[in-house]
Amino acid sequence: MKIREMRIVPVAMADPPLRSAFGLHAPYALRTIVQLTTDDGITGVGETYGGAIPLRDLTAARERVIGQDPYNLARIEAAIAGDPTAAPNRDRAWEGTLSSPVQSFSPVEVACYDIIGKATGRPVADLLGGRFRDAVPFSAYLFYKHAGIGGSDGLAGDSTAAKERDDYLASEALSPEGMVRQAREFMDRFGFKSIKLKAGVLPPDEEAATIEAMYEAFGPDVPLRIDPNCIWSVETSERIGTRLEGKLEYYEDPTDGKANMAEVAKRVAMPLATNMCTTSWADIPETVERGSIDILLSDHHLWGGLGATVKLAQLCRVFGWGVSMHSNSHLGISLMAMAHIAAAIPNLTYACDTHYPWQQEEVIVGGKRQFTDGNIVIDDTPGLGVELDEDALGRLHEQYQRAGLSKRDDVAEMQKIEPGWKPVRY
Ligand code: GKR
Ligand code: MG
Repeated sequence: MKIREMRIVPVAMADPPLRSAFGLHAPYALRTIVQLTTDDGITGVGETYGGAIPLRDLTAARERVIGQDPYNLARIEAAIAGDPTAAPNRDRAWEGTLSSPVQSFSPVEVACYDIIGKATGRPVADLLGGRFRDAVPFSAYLFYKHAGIGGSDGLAGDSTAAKERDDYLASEALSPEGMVRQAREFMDRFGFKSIKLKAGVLPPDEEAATIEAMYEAFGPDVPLRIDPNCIWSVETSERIGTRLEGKLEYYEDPTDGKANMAEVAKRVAMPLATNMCTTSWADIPETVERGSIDILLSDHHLWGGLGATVKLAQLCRVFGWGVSMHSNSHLGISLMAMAHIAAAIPNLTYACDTHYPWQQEEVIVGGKRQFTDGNIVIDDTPGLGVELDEDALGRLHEQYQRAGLSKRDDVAEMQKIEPGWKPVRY
């Protein structure tokens, strides 16, 4: 079997005005869809970061992918990423603004697994070690947000479409009460059993008060996490961590860098998790040496695919780290790739993150995937279990062309409503 075609489609999907330490989400989030077709007519899909750089790199990889056997993943990886026996480098794609060859390989690899699954009649999870679980738990991922729903009609939150809605997608949530309301809606609608709060937005004590309000509202049986995206100092991380001891299941990226994370780990009695301090294979030795983390938040888009994630989870086991999963804004193809790999990793110790409930649009047949009691269920459908909806894909591609965005820039977006805004370090 040979890959005959590689199609690369940049898309933009409506994204609500969510806040993080980086600033404000733009009205559209960008993604790139990859579709491979084999000489016997089987198609496979993958999805990754969006914008000009992933598009450029995937386009450059196309000629090296066409003609390859989709089963021969090591050769395809070598063709895209270079010498597979060389030392790993630290290159990374930070949400579409940088790129590295392993990240270009990731959506191609996912599409190859989709093809192999269809050719063998097995779901992708069965190709990655087998379904250790059929139902993959996801966590409610809460964001402080401005009113509005994203897209062309939701920019400043004062559009009619946004005003008419009174739900988690449209409402403002910038206080502990607003976040408890958002959390309740996430749990009622999707059945999530744990909650992650994206922090780094308000003064840290107000964010700690938000966690306390959720602890009060949902009790000790709903695990809570907080993630300020490294914007706090070691001292602030220690103070807030100490205040929240006993209320968090883990503390995600409170501060920046392996040395600072290691310092916080010594001072605060709860597990530290990361998707920012350890983001490549080259980061592992120093992370182990310093004792910077207890939990690694894997991400197949970042680490080089589904096979790489199996290896990473095994490495986490060796170092006694827990494993969970990081997320960005994404569509259903990524959701299903995340769910298949999470189904196959025995030591997935925590519910996975996902931005998916914040997305209103889809590119797959049947529209948005549904959570069952907070889980994505992997059934026996061969491959990833998704097919491209060509009309929807065309719409989101046109939206990409009209949106005029070439990368994620949350600072620029924030400055549109607060001129001169800069990330605030506490
Ligand atoms: O979308 O604003 C966001 C998030 O902060 C995202 O950029 C992070 O990558 O969700 C992510 C995280 O867990 O750090
Ligand atoms: Mg994080």
